[in-house]
Amino acid sequence: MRPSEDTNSSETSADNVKAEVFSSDEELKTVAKRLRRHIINMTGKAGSGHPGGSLSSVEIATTLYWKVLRHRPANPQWIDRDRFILSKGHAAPLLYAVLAECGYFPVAELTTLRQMDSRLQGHADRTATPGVEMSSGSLGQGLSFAIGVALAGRLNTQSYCVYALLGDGECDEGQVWEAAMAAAHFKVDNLVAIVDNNGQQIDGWNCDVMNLEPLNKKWEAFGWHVIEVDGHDFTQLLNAFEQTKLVKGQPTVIIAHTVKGKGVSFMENNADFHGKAPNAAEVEIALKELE
Ligand SMILES: Cc1ncc(C[n+]2csc(CCOP(=O)(O)OP(=O)(O)O)c2C)c(N)n1
Ligand SMILES: [Mg+2]
Repeated sequence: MRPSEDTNSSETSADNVKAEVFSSDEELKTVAKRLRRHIINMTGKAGSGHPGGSLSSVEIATTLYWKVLRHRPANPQWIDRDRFILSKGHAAPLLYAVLAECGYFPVAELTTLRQMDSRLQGHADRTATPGVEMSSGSLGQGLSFAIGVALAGRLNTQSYCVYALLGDGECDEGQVWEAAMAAAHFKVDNLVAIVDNNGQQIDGWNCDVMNLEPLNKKWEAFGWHVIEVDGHDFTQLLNAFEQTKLVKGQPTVIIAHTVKGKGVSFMENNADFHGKAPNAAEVEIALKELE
């Protein structure tokens, strides 16, 4: 975790400890594996949920929360925190796993996913769960929300950055492109969008449902700085996030090429597991693969 830059904070030393523990590529891979195991266990126990798109975004979220974001799990409302907006809200299991592993709430609570009275509902609720910045689940809205948060930061002369994670299927929504146009128009350069480009959505391959290609040229035409990476490669992701800091006067999008269901053989590139939980036997096989 990147330490807060507020040296007056009593949380800084604790943050620094985590920064050292999770600094290497190998250690990030260990975190990623733990997050994947949580996703399998949570959705398996709940008997519902969205494992595919949670698994594809694991390295993106790990890089952000363990290497990029300035945040304080002990103080989720810290005014100068960087903001992470999960626009593809069905990937809530991933967000919960990340927040729990960072210390926003106990890891043991993850097993309450989707239960009555749990703080961890199928789609995240910012009024219920510490660390959740936006209630999402209705696709297409997160980028618009993120622009508002980024503009508020600019108006208040705050230095935080806003990161919004979108699905590629989500980019079929018209509102995404209205937001894309607005972000470039208002030169929102404290905003980074990440598109989890796993090639699939709820009903299968994007190219069959509603073709998005050439996705990079579309973002470019809308006035964005575009970076493309392997979305499972920590070095490429980290370099991309560092590069975004140098871009001034326009927003940046990172198109992260990923595999839906990444890490579990029978879920990879299998749209069946977009919104279907693994059964008990499948949980066992998946956890074996993720040892
Ligand atoms: C406005 C809206 N329409 C439809 C849905 C139902 N839905 C949930 S996930 C999904 C597919 C999303 O695909 P993508 O953005 O590519 O997500 P990922 O592959 O990362 O899981 C759809 C259509 C929704 N949540 N919101
Ligand atoms: Mg997708």
